Amino acid sequence: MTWTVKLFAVKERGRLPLTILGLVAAAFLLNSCEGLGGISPIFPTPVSPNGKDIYDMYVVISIPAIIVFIGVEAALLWVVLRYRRAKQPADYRPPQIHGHQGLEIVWTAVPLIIVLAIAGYSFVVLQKNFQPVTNQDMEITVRGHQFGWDYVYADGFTVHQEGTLAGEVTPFVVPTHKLVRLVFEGTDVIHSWWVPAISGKTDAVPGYSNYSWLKIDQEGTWKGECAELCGVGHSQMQIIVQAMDQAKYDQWVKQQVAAAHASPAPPSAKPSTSPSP
Ligand SMILES: [Cu+2]
Repeated sequence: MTWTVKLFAVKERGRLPLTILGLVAAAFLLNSCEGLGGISPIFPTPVSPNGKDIYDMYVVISIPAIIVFIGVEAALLWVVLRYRRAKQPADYRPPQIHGHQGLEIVWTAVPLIIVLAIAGYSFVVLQKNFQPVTNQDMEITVRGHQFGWDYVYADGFTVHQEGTLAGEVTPFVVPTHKLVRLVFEGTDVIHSWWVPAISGKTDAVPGYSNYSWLKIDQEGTWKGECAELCGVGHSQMQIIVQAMDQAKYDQWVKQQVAAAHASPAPPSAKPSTSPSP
């Protein structure tokens, strides 16, 4: 038994710096992915109020979680190293606290309160993100299909978005400073629209509508992807959202309307290729 504890202590001593080094390296690596794909698993910079709420919730939950994690790990290491059997007399028996009523109430009640607080807070924030807002300036229907997104505008045109970020992806364009209500629909299987800087993952489900919204106060481009494994072309469901000021947006709408009138072909129609002789 003694040698097992010794071995464990030596191994732990050797592994700890490596583990910390690994975590730091992973954090840097993942953070540097932001430039590539826009998906930062650490802290994406939010640009819409609902994205900001989710960002704040992430921070508020992470801080106590990190404190609890460090506290528990430190206590564990301290107990393992300080009270290991090799340091104690042969007949040593640690203090017996099993059945201590006060302690048991505290270590049941405190985690319960923490978990209930997180649940309540998350529920309130996420409800706000998925609410069908009624004071919107405009509404756009987002349709997920195998494999791409269609954005249906009230002005009578649809933007088709398909492809991976390795190539060109047509941006979904919105005006700045406008509250845009998003209606999500699925045409075949369940997809999930996710642009971390803007909103939470919203499922596009066949048969009924889900809702979210965005309001971006700066011009720019943000990236996202389908967050629901929906088939072999899942990786082609990359998303780009572009916000432009009202004048540029109006100009863009004019172009889209003109293009829609010039080519009345159905959106899914692909140019036919005649077999070469
Ligand atoms: Cu999908």
